[in-house]
Amino acid sequence: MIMFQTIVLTLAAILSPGLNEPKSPYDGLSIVNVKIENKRQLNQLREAGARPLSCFDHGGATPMLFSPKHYKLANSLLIEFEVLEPSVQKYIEEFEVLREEARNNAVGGWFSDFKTWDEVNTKLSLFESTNPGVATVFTVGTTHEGRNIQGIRITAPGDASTRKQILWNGCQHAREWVAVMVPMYIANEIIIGWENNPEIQTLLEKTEIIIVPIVNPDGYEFTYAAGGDRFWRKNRRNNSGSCEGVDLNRNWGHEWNGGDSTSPNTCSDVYVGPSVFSEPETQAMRDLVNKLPNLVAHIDFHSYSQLVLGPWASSNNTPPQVNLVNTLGANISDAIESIHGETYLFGTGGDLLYLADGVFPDWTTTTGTISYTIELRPTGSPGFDLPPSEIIPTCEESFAGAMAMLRFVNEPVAFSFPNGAPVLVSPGEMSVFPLTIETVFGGGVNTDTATLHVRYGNDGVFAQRSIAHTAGSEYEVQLPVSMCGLQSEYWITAETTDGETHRFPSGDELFYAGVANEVIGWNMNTNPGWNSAGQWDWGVPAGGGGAYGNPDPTNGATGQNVYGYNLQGDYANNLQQTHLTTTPIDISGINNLQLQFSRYLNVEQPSYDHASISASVDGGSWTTVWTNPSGIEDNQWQTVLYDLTNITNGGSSLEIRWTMGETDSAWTYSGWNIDDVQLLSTSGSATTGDVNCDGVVNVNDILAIVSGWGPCSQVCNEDIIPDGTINVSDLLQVIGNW
Ligand code: 0X9
Ligand code: ZN
Repeated sequence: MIMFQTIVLTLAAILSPGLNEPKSPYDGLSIVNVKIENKRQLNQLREAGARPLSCFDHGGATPMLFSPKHYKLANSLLIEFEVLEPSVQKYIEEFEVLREEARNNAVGGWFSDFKTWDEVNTKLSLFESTNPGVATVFTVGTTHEGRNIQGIRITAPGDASTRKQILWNGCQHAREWVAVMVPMYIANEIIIGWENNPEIQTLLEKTEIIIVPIVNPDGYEFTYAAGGDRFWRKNRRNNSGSCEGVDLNRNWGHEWNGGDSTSPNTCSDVYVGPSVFSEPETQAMRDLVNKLPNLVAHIDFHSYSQLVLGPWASSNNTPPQVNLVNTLGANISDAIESIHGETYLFGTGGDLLYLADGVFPDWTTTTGTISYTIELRPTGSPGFDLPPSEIIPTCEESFAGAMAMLRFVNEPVAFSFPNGAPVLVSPGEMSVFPLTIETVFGGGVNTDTATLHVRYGNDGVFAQRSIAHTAGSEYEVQLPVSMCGLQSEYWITAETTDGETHRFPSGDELFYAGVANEVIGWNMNTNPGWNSAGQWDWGVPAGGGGAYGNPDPTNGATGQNVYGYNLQGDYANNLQQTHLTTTPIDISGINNLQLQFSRYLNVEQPSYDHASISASVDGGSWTTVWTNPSGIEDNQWQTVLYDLTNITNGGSSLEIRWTMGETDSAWTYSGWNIDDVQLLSTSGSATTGDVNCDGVVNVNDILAIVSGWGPCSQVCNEDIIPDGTINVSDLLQVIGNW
């Protein structure tokens, strides 16, 4: 966090509008990132008229519009801030230049630049006129200022009355311009897909898609208007006072006016409105939803932060259909990331953002719909003014997220491991873990058909074992793990009442779990002699630092020594990326590598400071294994485990590095401390058929099988094809691997 207090007086002088200058609504304003530490600070700034550009504590900091008096106030309240844009006027002018360039280049066609309400409506009509029978434009309702809220329905020709319905809307918030482009792009792609993409054709035979790109046309137009306000968020209700507008995304009928990120004050950006559903926009959208009998899923697009937020926004309670919500949410987030590598974390508002009452997706959740808020690009600065060059990439990745939803609602079942699946397990035991199999919107599962397909090692036949149904959609997997250290590979099937069999994971992917075999380890009692740049060092941590977060430890997780970044105290401000890199490690022939180590880490949240781990195989480029998703304040050692399988499989030499930095110009933490580093593999060196684990497949193994002949209720090494019976199929495995 940057401290700017020393230069504030100078800045304030520069920013004060001169007496003769013409007044623009942005004169003398700058954009600052304010580190709000409590509600009182936020309220005092708000009362003094400083406008937040996000209605919330945005990852610990709130971007706000400051005039010189707000600098003074922030200083007197000891609030820290960082100037992002010294002159809003200049910033807006520069953005307009970018837009003009983008329009002139027009590389992205219609999507090269942001579009006005009129332009959007014209495009919607064009969609309809060029695709009659597939795309139909309709009016959802009319606003305070008399504008029509336009929507488009897209589905295959024919009777749509039994098709599943999906709602994708944008722009409840006026200034979130990219949240208009995204639903328009999705509409465009779906329509194109209807012409040339067999998968979309099939999906449109089963689904009706309803898209409303601009829920808040009055506000949206105001952000473009001369004399308007680029940073307007709400609608344009006349509140018969000094302030206009209601925050539409606080006006909905779930926990309306509930106190989380809401305000009864008409001047607030999160003004809830005079009553629940008081606004023509929320009424119109509510009435639309009420007329969609088969609505199963909903995305409300916003910007910015790059997040996929599931219900509830209003509380940390478990939402209905939580496994479906989590499975689809993770699918959407993965699909988005697969396009341009941009991370959109999936979680709930309470986890990732803040709680908010009276929001649209919470209300659709109460109608039985699976609903998300997607916060589009960017992650932070420049906020709502996404460079036009990023419109298309944002649209492309969002379309992938939308497709994940379209596919999911048409899938009959969803499998999930509520506690995750085990990776490292104990030899010779059953690894027991829960599984849920749920019907996605209709139909049912034949509960007695849930089956585990499992084998030891990575070749040969899969045994089948039935999976116990415990209650409702809940099952319990008992995964046998061999004694000799061969990993178990497995997949799961279940049949739906229509007789179709479904597989988890899909395609020919497998899950695996195995005994942890140490490939190599460093307990740090002696110096491993890794390549340590900057203040990385091996030795005893001194318990220093902790200006923010916790100080370093005073010893290792085991023994005294660790590798740490600045063993004496905090990392510095303005630090570049600084690495601790292992010597190359031979991993040839080793699959399913896991990195395990003891961590004692303190780092500020990633808007400001970074701590990460990456890996390089055979001297290639560095792949990120982990990067701090939030601030981290360890006050004790903890063991962490990272799966390197997808990075290292097939490689022969591995380097791992821990990185401190970059860090910004204020707030220091004690940084990395690392101990007991181990590379583990679940792929043992055992051989199929080696029943007694002595390294050879021979007559002793046959004798073991013969003497163990018959059923095996737990884990038996003689049961080489682990189907629960020691029989001739196991004998054949011994002979086959002789
Ligand atoms: O506050 C909002 O309405 C949304 N964020 S925005 O910056 N676009 O205004 C978030 C709504 C969903 N909120 C939570 N799930 N907490
Ligand atoms: Zn928004």
